[in-house]
Amino acid sequence: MKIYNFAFGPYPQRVNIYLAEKSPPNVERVIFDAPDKQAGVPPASIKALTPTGAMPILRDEDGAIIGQSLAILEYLESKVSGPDMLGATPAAKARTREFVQVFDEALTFFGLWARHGSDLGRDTVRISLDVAAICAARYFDQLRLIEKMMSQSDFITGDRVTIADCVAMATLQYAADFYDVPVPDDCQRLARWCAEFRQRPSAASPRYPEDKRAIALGLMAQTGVGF
Ligand SMILES: N[C@@H](CCC(=O)N[C@@H](CS)C(=O)NCC(=O)O)C(=O)O
Repeated sequence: MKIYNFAFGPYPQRVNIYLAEKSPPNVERVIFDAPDKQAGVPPASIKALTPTGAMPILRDEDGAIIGQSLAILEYLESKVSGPDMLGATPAAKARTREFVQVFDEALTFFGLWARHGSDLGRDTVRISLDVAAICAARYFDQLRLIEKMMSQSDFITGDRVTIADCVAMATLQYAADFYDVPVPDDCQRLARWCAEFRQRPSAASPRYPEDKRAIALGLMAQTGVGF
């Protein structure tokens, strides 16, 4: 089985963190530094594997092609060996998926905020401070919802690492490291979990392109957003 992915980015990083936690045998990783159309990175033949051409993409030996990071995580959970990272019972699986869904929605709002608010998008998309403000508020609402859903346990769903931790860390790490957007002060459980999970080798900060990061940092000030 092969996974094509980027070294950084909120969707790719879900899978990078997962693979570091799970350490499955027989999964080959092909990691691209950053998208570069001019240089043909990722190659057109890889992008053509799925309708979106976005990373990550999984190609299995039997020819199965999976796009979409969450589908890839579920596919890996059902196919590779390693610690159970979904949940042992239907209720535990459902709890993991509840968190994954809320974090996924959070990332959609964050992505819209960043894309349409950051100076980084100035030459490629329509900039709208209204869209940015609305989506920033919705992003923080999602984090506050997660705060309510969490218990005092060590990990997002309970006492073991699940795919919810991978999705959560990929989101919060990207927001903090690339855009300088922290977890709000009133999300104390989430902030504590984030600080602790960041110590794990799986959550080591990826290498970001520094030229882009320099423009992205300070998203809150750029878009006039506070908590
Ligand atoms: N919903 C998709 C999003 C994937 C995505 O947007 N990937 C970005 C990197 S963060 C990408 O490949 N962008 C470059 C491109 O689309 O060409 C998923 O969950 O996998």
